[in-house]
Amino acid sequence: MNDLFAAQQRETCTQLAAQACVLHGFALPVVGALLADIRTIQASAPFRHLVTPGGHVMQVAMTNCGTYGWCSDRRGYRYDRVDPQTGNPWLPLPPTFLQLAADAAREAGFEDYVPDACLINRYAPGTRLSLHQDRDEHDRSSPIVSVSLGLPATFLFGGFERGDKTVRVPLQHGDVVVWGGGDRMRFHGVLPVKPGRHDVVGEQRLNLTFRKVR
Ligand code: MD6
Ligand code: FE
Repeated sequence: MNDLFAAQQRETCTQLAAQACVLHGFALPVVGALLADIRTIQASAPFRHLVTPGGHVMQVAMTNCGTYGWCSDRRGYRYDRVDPQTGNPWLPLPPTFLQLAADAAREAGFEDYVPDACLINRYAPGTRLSLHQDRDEHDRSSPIVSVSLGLPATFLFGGFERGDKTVRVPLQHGDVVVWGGGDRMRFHGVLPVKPGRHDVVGEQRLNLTFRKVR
């Protein structure tokens, strides 16, 4: 991609549905701060492979920050104020995370977004996330803001039934997907991440998913 096209891409947004869009490159100005914060968070709450209620080990490794952290085990999916692995509260949402999430939400038409949870996903090459709905949040009126870092990925964006047709959405380092209103409950997933090395993030994809749980 030449520089002119890259510069143009940074300012564009792609509408996926009435209230879902990709803000291309929106996180690029704060990537350094985000990665530094992720290092701090993972030192306190290391990435781990959760077990689903069905007994499968998730391919994506996860950790959290914020008042609530998303957890899964044999008993089910839920949000917990403490890391079940240590019993310690999750670290608070860093100011850079809060600012980016609010700025992206506003850009997409959602004012005054104050998330209380951030799930951090780590994808090694070959890792996928199967189609799902984000349905464990008490507050479903607030949007979800999702930040992609590192290796590119193909996001699958579907309808309101698992079997509905999906579109493939290419996501690059620095892209932010905002997702709310009537489109909040759409099925979505991530195709297996292709092997590669990103200049800044290395051989992985990181994803920050902000939610307002309560
Ligand atoms: C990911 N994202 O992109 C996984 N959920 O790694 C999600 O599951 C997701 O990106 C809701 C809204 C946006 C997302
Ligand atoms: Fe999701």
